[in-house]
Amino acid sequence: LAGCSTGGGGESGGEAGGLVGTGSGDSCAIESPVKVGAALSLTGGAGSYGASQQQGLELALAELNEADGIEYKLSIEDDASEPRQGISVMETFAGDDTSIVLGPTLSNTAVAAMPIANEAGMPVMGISTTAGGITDIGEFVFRDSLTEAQVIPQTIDAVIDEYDLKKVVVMYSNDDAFTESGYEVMAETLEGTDVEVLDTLTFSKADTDFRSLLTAAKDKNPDAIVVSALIEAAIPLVTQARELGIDQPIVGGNGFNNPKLMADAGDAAEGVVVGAAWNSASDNAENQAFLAAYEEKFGAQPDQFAAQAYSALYLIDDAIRSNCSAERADLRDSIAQLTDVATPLGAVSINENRDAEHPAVVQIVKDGKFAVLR
Ligand code: 1QQ
Repeated sequence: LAGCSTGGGGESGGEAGGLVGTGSGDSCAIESPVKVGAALSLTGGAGSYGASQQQGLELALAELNEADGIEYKLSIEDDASEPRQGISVMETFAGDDTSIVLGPTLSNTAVAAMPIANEAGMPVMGISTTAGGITDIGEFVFRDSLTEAQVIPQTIDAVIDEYDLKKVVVMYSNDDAFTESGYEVMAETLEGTDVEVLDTLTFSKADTDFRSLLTAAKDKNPDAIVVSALIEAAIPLVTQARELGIDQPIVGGNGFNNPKLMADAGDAAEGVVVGAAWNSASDNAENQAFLAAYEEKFGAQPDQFAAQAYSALYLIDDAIRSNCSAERADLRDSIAQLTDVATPLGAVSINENRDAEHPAVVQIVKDGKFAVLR
């Protein structure tokens, strides 16, 4: 995975003891440990996403530290699913010799915290943030997580085909950067189809009782319900929908890509359709190695958030080796040039907007697991 042969940084080497090393590509050697920070939601509403991300990073760290030339020091801090805490964590990383920060977990926190990294000239890479506009924060902001705009249109197209959709109700929480952005993409996508939006219903991400909204939705007799929500709302929403006799497909955005949905909603989760950035069943060599190593280390199956976190550390390693420097400005430039890096997500390239490009997949919950719909 770390194999990168195009580096030309030999000439920039020679600062022994620093973050600019000698050599290039696989032969790069950097004397000081490279510090990678991570701002993850380990507590709060997004804690279930953060736990997976932490494991994905820890696995990649252990593997990369086996390779020659670069030693990584990973420092994971809890952003508590809160913008204010995300800002504080980012300020600490920006103020020390951290080369790059991964996260924060939520777009809602990232829009507050990433500007601090950008102003400090420290690269930051979102590994789960999918709201529109995140990388517009500045030249130092990247992500390896596909955006809602990259995933939702094909998800909705697939559902229209599979279920012969004619009319839907849309529901979203209107107090979160990610869920609002996801809603906008859903609405725009639906507008470009023949599907009628019977109603659009809003809620708060802290809500847990959706019965009156769902009753209103059911009264419209939709063919499906399209939802932009984080996991803490998605679980009761899906559970209560089935209790109220809504058996139609429920179509979710990135917030639904969480096995906690099946663990907590049980049978109610069956038939939920989600667009995903990672195909767990992909037979590419990097994915197969990742699945086996994760199972071995944690005794569990990874989810999309673990795969994106794991892949991010490999992308960074690839970028550092490409010109043998972990200096912030050099690293920014080399991440911007990453092309077709083989990862469990597939071949990842960073585009001119500093967003990731790689294949996406449409999944459906079947027998308690995500299965590929198409
Ligand atoms: C965002 C998301 C969440 C589901 C991440 C956990 O996509 O906040 O952008």
